[in-house]
Amino acid sequence: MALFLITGGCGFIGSHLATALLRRGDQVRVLDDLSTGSRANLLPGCALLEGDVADPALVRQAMEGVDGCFHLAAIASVELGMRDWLGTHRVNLGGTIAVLDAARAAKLPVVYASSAAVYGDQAVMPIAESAAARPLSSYGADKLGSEQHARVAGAAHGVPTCGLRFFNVFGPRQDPRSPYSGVISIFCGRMAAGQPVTIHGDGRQTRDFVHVGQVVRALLAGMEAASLEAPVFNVCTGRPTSVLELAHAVAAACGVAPDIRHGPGREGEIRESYGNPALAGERLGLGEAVALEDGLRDVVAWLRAGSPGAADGFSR
Ligand code: NAD
Ligand code: UD2
Repeated sequence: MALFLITGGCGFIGSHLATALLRRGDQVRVLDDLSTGSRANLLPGCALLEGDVADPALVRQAMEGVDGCFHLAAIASVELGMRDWLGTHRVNLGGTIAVLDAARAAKLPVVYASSAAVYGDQAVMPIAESAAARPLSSYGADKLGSEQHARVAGAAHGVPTCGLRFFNVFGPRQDPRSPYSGVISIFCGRMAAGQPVTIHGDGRQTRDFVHVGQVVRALLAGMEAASLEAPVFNVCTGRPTSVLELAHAVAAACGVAPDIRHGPGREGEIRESYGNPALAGERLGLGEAVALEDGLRDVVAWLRAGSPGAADGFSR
Protein backbone atom coordinates (compact mmCIF):
# COMPACT_ATOMS: atom_id res chain seq x y z
CA MET A 1 0.00 0.00 0.00
CA ALA A 2 1.37 3.40 -1.00
CA LEU A 3 0.38 7.00 -0.19
CA PHE A 4 -0.11 9.34 -3.15
CA LEU A 5 -0.67 13.08 -3.30
CA ILE A 6 -3.12 14.27 -5.94
CA THR A 7 -3.08 18.02 -6.58
CA GLY A 8 -6.46 19.00 -8.02
CA GLY A 9 -7.93 15.76 -6.63
CA CYS A 10 -11.36 17.33 -6.04
CA GLY A 11 -11.74 18.04 -9.75
CA PHE A 12 -13.12 16.01 -12.61
CA ILE A 13 -10.09 13.86 -13.54
CA GLY A 14 -8.44 13.94 -10.10
CA SER A 15 -11.48 12.57 -8.32
CA HIS A 16 -11.74 9.60 -10.69
CA LEU A 17 -8.05 8.92 -10.07
CA ALA A 18 -8.55 9.14 -6.29
CA THR A 19 -11.36 6.58 -6.50
CA ALA A 20 -9.20 4.21 -8.56
CA LEU A 21 -6.27 4.46 -6.13
CA LEU A 22 -8.47 3.84 -3.09
CA ARG A 23 -10.10 0.88 -4.85
CA ARG A 24 -6.75 -0.78 -5.41
CA GLY A 25 -5.83 -0.29 -1.74
CA ASP A 26 -3.62 2.82 -1.81
CA GLN A 27 -3.98 5.89 0.39
CA VAL A 28 -4.76 9.31 -1.05
CA ARG A 29 -4.02 12.84 0.07
CA VAL A 30 -5.47 15.72 -1.94
CA LEU A 31 -4.31 19.32 -2.27
CA ASP A 32 -7.03 21.47 -3.81
CA ASP A 33 -8.29 25.05 -3.47
CA LEU A 34 -11.84 24.00 -4.44
CA SER A 35 -11.98 26.70 -7.12
CA THR A 36 -13.59 24.34 -9.63
CA GLY A 37 -13.43 21.07 -7.68
CA SER A 38 -15.74 19.96 -4.91
CA ARG A 39 -15.48 17.98 -1.66
CA ALA A 40 -18.42 15.85 -2.81
CA ASN A 41 -16.13 14.42 -5.49
CA LEU A 42 -13.98 12.74 -2.82
CA LEU A 43 -14.73 9.40 -1.21
CA PRO A 44 -14.43 9.20 2.57
CA GLY A 45 -10.87 8.16 3.38
CA CYS A 46 -9.19 10.83 1.22
CA ALA A 47 -7.37 13.44 3.31
CA LEU A 48 -7.99 16.95 1.95
CA LEU A 49 -5.55 19.82 2.37
CA GLU A 50 -7.28 22.98 1.19
CA GLY A 51 -5.07 25.60 -0.44
CA ASP A 52 -3.08 26.86 -3.38
CA VAL A 53 -0.77 24.61 -5.43
CA ALA A 54 1.43 27.63 -6.17
CA ASP A 55 2.17 28.07 -2.43
CA PRO A 56 5.58 26.36 -2.02
CA ALA A 57 5.36 25.86 1.78
CA LEU A 58 1.93 24.25 1.51
CA VAL A 59 3.05 21.97 -1.33
CA ARG A 60 6.09 20.86 0.71
CA GLN A 61 3.77 20.04 3.61
CA ALA A 62 1.39 18.15 1.29
CA MET A 63 4.31 16.13 -0.08
CA GLU A 64 5.54 14.91 3.32
CA GLY A 65 5.60 11.12 3.59
CA VAL A 66 4.10 10.40 0.17
CA ASP A 67 5.42 7.84 -2.34
CA GLY A 68 4.56 9.89 -5.42
CA CYS A 69 2.55 12.82 -6.70
CA PHE A 70 -0.08 13.15 -9.42
CA HIS A 71 -0.14 16.84 -10.32
CA LEU A 72 -3.47 17.79 -11.88
CA ALA A 73 -4.30 21.15 -10.25
CA ALA A 74 -4.61 23.86 -12.90
CA ILE A 75 -6.94 26.48 -14.27
CA ALA A 76 -8.04 24.13 -17.02
CA SER A 77 -9.45 26.57 -19.54
CA VAL A 78 -8.01 28.03 -22.74
CA GLU A 79 -10.50 30.91 -22.52
CA LEU A 80 -9.65 31.87 -18.93
CA GLY A 81 -5.97 31.86 -19.88
CA MET A 82 -6.71 34.31 -22.69
CA ARG A 83 -8.43 36.62 -20.20
CA ASP A 84 -6.10 36.39 -17.17
CA TRP A 85 -2.71 35.62 -18.69
CA LEU A 86 -0.52 36.24 -15.64
CA GLY A 87 -2.98 34.87 -13.05
CA THR A 88 -3.37 31.55 -14.87
CA HIS A 89 0.38 31.39 -15.50
CA ARG A 90 1.02 31.64 -11.74
CA VAL A 91 -1.08 28.52 -11.17
CA ASN A 92 -0.46 26.56 -14.37
CA LEU A 93 3.32 26.89 -14.54
CA GLY A 94 4.09 28.23 -11.03
CA GLY A 95 2.10 25.35 -9.49
CA THR A 96 4.03 22.78 -11.54
CA ILE A 97 7.36 24.26 -10.48
CA ALA A 98 6.25 24.30 -6.82
CA VAL A 99 5.40 20.58 -7.12
CA LEU A 100 8.67 19.64 -8.85
CA ASP A 101 10.66 21.72 -6.34
CA ALA A 102 8.95 20.02 -3.37
CA ALA A 103 9.57 16.59 -4.95
CA ARG A 104 13.31 17.06 -5.20
CA ALA A 105 14.23 16.59 -1.53
CA ALA A 106 13.05 12.94 -1.59
CA LYS A 107 13.32 12.57 -5.42
CA LEU A 108 9.65 11.59 -5.56
CA PRO A 109 8.12 10.57 -8.88
CA VAL A 110 5.69 13.13 -10.35
CA VAL A 111 3.09 12.35 -13.02
CA TYR A 112 1.55 15.57 -14.34
CA ALA A 113 -1.19 16.68 -16.71
CA SER A 114 -0.02 18.28 -19.92
CA SER A 115 -2.42 18.90 -22.80
CA ALA A 116 -2.98 18.58 -26.54
CA ALA A 117 -2.98 22.39 -26.39
CA VAL A 118 0.86 22.25 -26.54
CA TYR A 119 0.59 21.32 -30.25
CA GLY A 120 -1.39 24.31 -31.52
CA ASP A 121 -2.41 23.94 -35.18
CA GLN A 122 -0.60 21.08 -36.87
CA ALA A 123 -0.55 20.20 -40.57
CA VAL A 124 -0.13 16.44 -40.06
CA MET A 125 -2.84 14.35 -38.41
CA PRO A 126 -2.92 12.29 -36.25
CA ILE A 127 -0.46 14.24 -34.11
CA ALA A 128 2.48 12.25 -32.74
CA GLU A 129 4.58 13.26 -29.75
CA SER A 130 7.46 14.02 -32.14
CA ALA A 131 5.53 16.92 -33.75
CA ALA A 132 7.02 20.34 -32.99
CA ALA A 133 4.98 21.96 -30.19
CA ARG A 134 3.59 25.37 -31.19
CA PRO A 135 0.98 26.41 -28.62
CA LEU A 136 -1.52 29.10 -29.62
CA SER A 137 -2.80 29.82 -26.10
CA SER A 138 -1.15 30.82 -22.84
CA TYR A 139 -2.72 27.68 -21.35
CA GLY A 140 -0.89 25.53 -23.94
CA ALA A 141 2.33 27.51 -23.45
CA ASP A 142 2.20 26.89 -19.67
CA LYS A 143 1.64 23.17 -20.25
CA LEU A 144 4.66 23.11 -22.57
CA GLY A 145 6.60 25.06 -19.93
CA SER A 146 5.60 22.39 -17.39
CA GLU A 147 7.13 19.74 -19.66
CA GLN A 148 10.35 21.73 -19.97
CA HIS A 149 10.62 22.18 -16.19
CA ALA A 150 9.95 18.46 -15.74
CA ARG A 151 12.96 17.82 -17.97
CA VAL A 152 15.04 20.12 -15.73
CA ALA A 153 13.70 18.33 -12.64
CA GLY A 154 14.99 15.03 -14.01
CA ALA A 155 18.29 16.22 -15.43
CA ALA A 156 19.34 18.62 -12.68
CA HIS A 157 17.51 17.43 -9.55
CA GLY A 158 16.98 13.67 -9.95
CA VAL A 159 13.16 13.87 -9.97
CA PRO A 160 11.55 11.16 -12.15
CA THR A 161 8.52 12.45 -14.09
CA CYS A 162 6.00 11.47 -16.71
CA GLY A 163 3.92 14.04 -18.63
CA LEU A 164 0.59 13.11 -20.16
CA ARG A 165 -0.77 15.18 -23.02
CA PHE A 166 -4.49 14.64 -22.50
CA PHE A 167 -6.60 15.42 -25.54
CA ASN A 168 -10.26 16.35 -24.84
CA VAL A 169 -11.29 14.38 -21.76
CA PHE A 170 -14.94 13.69 -20.95
CA GLY A 171 -17.01 11.67 -18.52
CA PRO A 172 -19.18 11.94 -15.41
CA ARG A 173 -18.32 14.71 -12.88
CA GLN A 174 -17.23 17.26 -15.48
CA ASP A 175 -19.25 20.28 -14.39
CA PRO A 176 -21.99 21.04 -16.97
CA ARG A 177 -22.84 24.40 -15.34
CA SER A 178 -19.50 26.08 -15.96
CA PRO A 179 -19.13 27.92 -19.30
CA TYR A 180 -15.43 26.98 -19.11
CA SER A 181 -16.16 23.28 -18.90
CA GLY A 182 -15.53 20.83 -21.74
CA VAL A 183 -17.89 20.91 -24.71
CA ILE A 184 -19.32 17.44 -23.99
CA SER A 185 -20.47 18.31 -20.49
CA ILE A 186 -21.99 21.59 -21.75
CA PHE A 187 -23.80 19.92 -24.66
CA CYS A 188 -25.02 17.00 -22.51
CA GLY A 189 -26.19 19.32 -19.71
CA ARG A 190 -28.13 21.55 -22.10
CA MET A 191 -29.62 18.88 -24.35
CA ALA A 192 -30.67 16.70 -21.40
CA ALA A 193 -32.53 19.79 -20.09
CA GLY A 194 -34.17 20.39 -23.49
CA GLN A 195 -32.10 23.53 -24.19
CA PRO A 196 -30.33 24.54 -27.44
CA VAL A 197 -26.56 24.32 -27.80
CA THR A 198 -24.27 26.89 -29.43
CA ILE A 199 -21.47 25.77 -31.71
CA HIS A 200 -18.58 28.22 -31.97
CA GLY A 201 -18.10 28.76 -35.71
CA ASP A 202 -19.11 26.22 -38.37
CA GLY A 203 -18.62 23.15 -36.17
CA ARG A 204 -16.19 21.48 -38.57
CA GLN A 205 -13.32 21.80 -36.10
CA THR A 206 -12.31 18.34 -34.85
CA ARG A 207 -11.32 17.03 -31.42
CA ASP A 208 -10.17 13.68 -30.01
CA PHE A 209 -12.56 12.89 -27.16
CA VAL A 210 -11.04 10.50 -24.65
CA HIS A 211 -13.02 8.97 -21.78
CA VAL A 212 -11.84 9.71 -18.24
CA GLY A 213 -11.53 5.96 -17.54
CA GLN A 214 -8.74 5.75 -20.16
CA VAL A 215 -7.10 8.84 -18.65
CA VAL A 216 -7.04 7.23 -15.19
CA ARG A 217 -5.40 4.10 -16.65
CA ALA A 218 -2.76 6.34 -18.26
CA LEU A 219 -2.10 8.17 -14.97
CA LEU A 220 -1.61 4.91 -13.06
CA ALA A 221 0.70 3.54 -15.76
CA GLY A 222 2.50 6.91 -15.89
CA MET A 223 3.61 6.49 -12.28
CA GLU A 224 5.41 3.27 -13.32
CA ALA A 225 6.87 4.94 -16.43
CA ALA A 226 8.18 8.07 -14.65
CA SER A 227 11.90 8.49 -15.28
CA LEU A 228 14.71 11.06 -15.28
CA GLU A 229 14.32 11.35 -19.08
CA ALA A 230 10.96 13.06 -18.43
CA PRO A 231 8.91 11.17 -21.06
CA VAL A 232 5.66 12.65 -22.43
CA PHE A 233 2.83 10.67 -23.98
CA ASN A 234 -0.38 11.47 -25.83
CA VAL A 235 -3.54 10.28 -24.11
CA CYS A 236 -6.07 10.09 -26.93
CA THR A 237 -8.08 7.70 -29.08
CA GLY A 238 -6.76 8.58 -32.57
CA ARG A 239 -10.34 9.23 -33.73
CA PRO A 240 -11.43 12.71 -34.89
CA THR A 241 -14.96 13.95 -34.17
CA SER A 242 -16.20 17.30 -35.47
CA VAL A 243 -18.12 19.48 -33.01
CA LEU A 244 -21.12 19.23 -35.35
CA GLU A 245 -20.97 15.40 -35.30
CA LEU A 246 -20.61 15.58 -31.55
CA ALA A 247 -23.78 17.67 -31.20
CA HIS A 248 -25.73 15.00 -33.09
CA ALA A 249 -24.18 12.17 -31.06
CA VAL A 250 -25.10 13.95 -27.80
CA ALA A 251 -28.66 14.49 -29.02
CA ALA A 252 -28.93 10.77 -29.79
CA ALA A 253 -27.56 9.85 -26.33
CA CYS A 254 -30.12 12.20 -24.73
CA GLY A 255 -32.93 10.93 -26.97
CA VAL A 256 -33.83 14.45 -28.22
CA ALA A 257 -33.92 16.25 -31.58
CA PRO A 258 -30.82 18.47 -31.77
CA ASP A 259 -31.45 22.23 -31.44
CA ILE A 260 -28.17 23.68 -32.72
CA ARG A 261 -27.28 27.38 -33.02
CA HIS A 262 -24.04 28.76 -34.43
CA GLY A 263 -22.15 31.60 -32.76
CA PRO A 264 -18.91 33.38 -33.68
CA GLY A 265 -15.74 31.30 -33.81
CA ARG A 266 -13.52 31.24 -30.72
CA GLU A 267 -10.40 33.38 -30.51
CA GLY A 268 -7.31 31.22 -31.14
CA GLU A 269 -9.44 28.20 -32.11
CA ILE A 270 -7.52 25.08 -33.13
CA ARG A 271 -9.03 23.68 -36.31
CA GLU A 272 -8.00 20.04 -36.23
CA SER A 273 -6.82 18.06 -33.24
CA TYR A 274 -6.56 14.34 -32.97
CA GLY A 275 -3.66 12.38 -31.64
CA ASN A 276 -1.65 9.27 -32.38
CA PRO A 277 -2.06 6.91 -29.42
CA ALA A 278 0.60 4.39 -30.59
CA LEU A 279 3.48 5.41 -28.29
CA ALA A 280 1.29 5.48 -25.18
CA GLY A 281 -0.23 2.14 -26.19
CA GLU A 282 3.25 0.64 -26.46
CA ARG A 283 4.88 2.23 -23.40
CA LEU A 284 1.92 2.53 -21.01
CA GLY A 285 0.06 -0.59 -22.17
CA LEU A 286 -3.35 1.08 -22.32
CA GLY A 287 -6.26 -1.11 -23.40
CA GLU A 288 -9.00 -0.36 -25.92
CA ALA A 289 -10.46 3.17 -25.66
CA VAL A 290 -14.08 3.59 -24.54
CA ALA A 291 -16.27 4.34 -27.61
CA LEU A 292 -17.67 7.88 -27.73
CA GLU A 293 -21.29 6.68 -27.80
CA ASP A 294 -20.78 4.47 -24.71
CA GLY A 295 -19.03 7.30 -22.89
CA LEU A 296 -21.81 9.75 -23.75
CA ARG A 297 -24.37 7.33 -22.31
CA ASP A 298 -22.35 7.39 -19.04
CA VAL A 299 -22.47 11.18 -18.88
CA VAL A 300 -26.20 11.35 -19.60
CA ALA A 301 -26.94 8.65 -16.99
CA TRP A 302 -24.88 10.60 -14.42
CA LEU A 303 -26.74 13.84 -15.22
CA ARG A 304 -30.12 12.09 -14.99
CA ALA A 305 -29.10 10.66 -11.61
CA GLY A 306 -28.72 14.28 -10.39
CA SER A 307 -24.91 14.64 -10.88
CA PRO A 308 -23.94 12.71 -7.75
CA GLY A 309 -20.47 12.81 -6.15
CA ALA A 310 -17.82 10.17 -5.75
CA ALA A 311 -19.86 7.30 -4.34
CA ASP A 312 -21.72 7.16 -7.65
CA GLY A 313 -20.29 4.13 -9.42
CA PHE A 314 -19.90 6.12 -12.65
CA SER A 315 -16.27 5.11 -13.14
CA ARG A 316 -15.04 2.85 -15.92
P1 NAD B 1 -10.91 20.48 -13.04
O1 NAD B 1 -11.09 21.97 -13.10
O2 NAD B 1 -12.11 19.64 -12.79
O3 NAD B 1 -9.81 20.10 -11.96
C1 NAD B 1 -8.78 20.95 -11.56
C2 NAD B 1 -8.71 20.93 -10.04
O4 NAD B 1 -7.64 21.78 -9.63
C3 NAD B 1 -9.97 21.45 -9.38
O5 NAD B 1 -10.36 20.59 -8.31
C4 NAD B 1 -9.58 22.84 -8.85
O6 NAD B 1 -10.32 23.20 -7.70
C5 NAD B 1 -8.09 22.61 -8.57
N1 NAD B 1 -7.32 23.85 -8.63
C6 NAD B 1 -7.37 24.85 -9.54
N2 NAD B 1 -6.50 25.83 -9.21
C7 NAD B 1 -5.88 25.43 -8.07
C8 NAD B 1 -4.90 26.01 -7.24
N3 NAD B 1 -4.38 27.22 -7.51
N4 NAD B 1 -4.49 25.33 -6.16
C9 NAD B 1 -5.02 24.11 -5.83
N5 NAD B 1 -5.97 23.54 -6.58
C10 NAD B 1 -6.40 24.18 -7.69
O7 NAD B 1 -10.20 20.08 -14.41
P2 NAD B 1 -9.84 18.65 -15.00
O8 NAD B 1 -10.52 18.54 -16.32
O9 NAD B 1 -10.03 17.58 -13.99
O10 NAD B 1 -8.28 18.85 -15.30
C11 NAD B 1 -7.25 18.22 -14.54
C12 NAD B 1 -5.93 18.48 -15.22
O11 NAD B 1 -5.92 17.91 -16.54
C13 NAD B 1 -5.57 19.96 -15.41
O12 NAD B 1 -4.20 20.12 -15.23
C14 NAD B 1 -5.95 20.22 -16.86
O13 NAD B 1 -5.22 21.31 -17.40
C15 NAD B 1 -5.56 18.91 -17.49
N6 NAD B 1 -6.26 18.61 -18.74
C16 NAD B 1 -7.60 18.45 -18.77
C17 NAD B 1 -8.21 18.15 -19.98
C18 NAD B 1 -9.70 17.98 -20.11
O14 NAD B 1 -10.16 17.81 -21.24
N7 NAD B 1 -10.46 17.98 -19.04
C19 NAD B 1 -7.44 17.98 -21.13
C20 NAD B 1 -6.06 18.21 -21.05
C21 NAD B 1 -5.46 18.48 -19.85
C1 UD2 C 1 -8.38 22.43 -24.80
C2 UD2 C 1 -7.39 21.29 -25.04
C3 UD2 C 1 -7.68 20.14 -24.09
C4 UD2 C 1 -7.77 20.61 -22.64
C5 UD2 C 1 -8.77 21.75 -22.53
C6 UD2 C 1 -8.83 22.34 -21.13
C7 UD2 C 1 -6.87 21.35 -27.42
C8 UD2 C 1 -7.05 20.73 -28.74
N1 UD2 C 1 -7.53 20.78 -26.41
O1 UD2 C 1 -9.63 21.96 -25.14
O2 UD2 C 1 -6.63 19.19 -24.20
O3 UD2 C 1 -6.52 21.01 -22.18
O4 UD2 C 1 -8.40 22.80 -23.43
O5 UD2 C 1 -9.89 23.23 -21.07
O6 UD2 C 1 -6.13 22.31 -27.25
N2 UD2 C 1 -17.36 24.43 -28.29
C9 UD2 C 1 -18.55 24.83 -28.87
N3 UD2 C 1 -19.59 25.20 -28.04
C10 UD2 C 1 -19.47 25.20 -26.68
C11 UD2 C 1 -18.23 24.81 -26.11
C12 UD2 C 1 -17.19 24.44 -26.95
O7 UD2 C 1 -18.69 24.85 -30.09
O8 UD2 C 1 -20.47 25.54 -26.00
C13 UD2 C 1 -16.26 24.00 -29.18
C14 UD2 C 1 -14.99 24.81 -29.03
O9 UD2 C 1 -15.01 25.96 -29.83
C15 UD2 C 1 -13.94 23.79 -29.47
C16 UD2 C 1 -14.53 22.44 -29.03
O10 UD2 C 1 -15.91 22.68 -28.81
O11 UD2 C 1 -13.83 23.77 -30.88
C17 UD2 C 1 -13.90 21.91 -27.76
O12 UD2 C 1 -13.89 22.96 -26.78
P1 UD2 C 1 -13.50 22.70 -25.26
O13 UD2 C 1 -13.63 24.00 -24.55
O14 UD2 C 1 -14.27 21.54 -24.75
O15 UD2 C 1 -12.01 22.22 -25.31
P2 UD2 C 1 -10.67 22.76 -26.07
O16 UD2 C 1 -10.61 22.11 -27.41
O17 UD2 C 1 -10.52 24.21 -25.93
